Amino acid sequence: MSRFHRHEDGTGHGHADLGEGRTSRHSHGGAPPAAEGSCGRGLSVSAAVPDHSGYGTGAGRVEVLEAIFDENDRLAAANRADFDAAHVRVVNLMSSPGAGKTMLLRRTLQRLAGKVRVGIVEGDIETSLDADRLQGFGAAIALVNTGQGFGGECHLDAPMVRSALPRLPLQDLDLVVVENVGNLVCPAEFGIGEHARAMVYSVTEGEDKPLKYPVMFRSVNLVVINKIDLLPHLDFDLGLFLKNLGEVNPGVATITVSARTGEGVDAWCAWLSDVAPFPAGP
Ligand SMILES: Nc1nc2c(ncn2[C@@H]2O[C@H](COP(=O)(O)OP(=O)(O)OP(=O)(O)O)[C@@H](O)[C@H]2O)c(=O)[nH]1
Ligand SMILES: [Mg+2]
Repeated sequence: MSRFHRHEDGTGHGHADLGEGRTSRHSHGGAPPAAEGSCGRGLSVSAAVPDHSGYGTGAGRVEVLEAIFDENDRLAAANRADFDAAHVRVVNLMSSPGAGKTMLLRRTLQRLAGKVRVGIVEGDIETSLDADRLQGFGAAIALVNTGQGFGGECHLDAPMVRSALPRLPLQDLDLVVVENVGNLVCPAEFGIGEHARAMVYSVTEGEDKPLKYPVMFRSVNLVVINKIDLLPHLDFDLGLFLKNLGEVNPGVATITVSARTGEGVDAWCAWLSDVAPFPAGP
C-alpha cells in the first residue's frame, strides 16, 4: 500500500499543528497525503496515460515520488528543529494566485511593526515584485524564486524554504510567515516545517472551491476570507461557501477580512498571536 492515503481517523486534519507540536507520519513534513491531479504527482495516474511529468510511470514513478517526499520530510523536520531552537513560530500562508496574500501581509506588517519581530519567506516563481511590496515595514525578507534553481516549481517545499533560512535572522525573530507560491493545489502537499497553516480565499473565487480543491482546504488551520469589501458587487453566497468548507474541513477557523480596507485584520493578527504569542494590539 502506498503511503499516500488519508489519515486513519478519516478527517484528514491535523497536518500542521497549532501550538501542540504534533507531527504526522502520514505527511510530507506536515503536509496532507498527496492527492490526485497535482504537480503531475498524483499516484492514481494510470501507466496507460501518456506521462509528461518527467517522473516516469508505474513502480519507477512511485519510487521517485517516494524519494522526493522522503527528502521533503527530512528537511521539513530539520527546518522545524531550527525554528524551535530559535523559538520562532512559522505560518505557511497559501492561496490561489491573487487572493490577497501579499496585500494582507502588508497590512499585517503595518500593524505589527515595532511590536513583533517578523520575517517573511516570499515564494514566487519569478520576480521580486511581492518581496518589494513588503519592504519598508521592518521585516526581514528572504525571497525564493522557484524559477531560479528549483525548476520553476508551483509551490515551496522544505528544501526551498531551507535555502532561505541563512538569509533570515531566526534568533532575532518571533514570527516567520511564508508566502507560498499562488496555487490552490500543490503547496498543500509539501510541509515546510511550519507550526500552522493558513490560506487566503478571495470571495471572487466562488463558493464551490472547497469541494473542487479539497486538499488545500482540508490541510489548513485557518481560512481567511478576503476581499469582503467586494461583496456588495458580487453574488457570492458566504453561507454556501462556509457550508462547502465545513464538508471538507469541519470546524476549521475562519476570519472575514478586507485587506484593502483593513476590516478583520485585527482578528487575523490575533490568530497569529495565538500561533506565535505576542501582544497583537491594534
Ligand atoms: N478589493 C480588494 N482587492 C484586494 C484585496 N486584497 C487584495 N486585493 C487585490 O487583489 C490583487 C491581488 O492581491 P495580492 O496581494 O497581490 O495577491 P497574492 O495572493 O499575493 O497574489 P500572488 O502572490 O500572485 O499569488 C491586487 O490587485 C490587490 O490589490 C481586498 O481585500 N479587496
Ligand atoms: Mg503575493
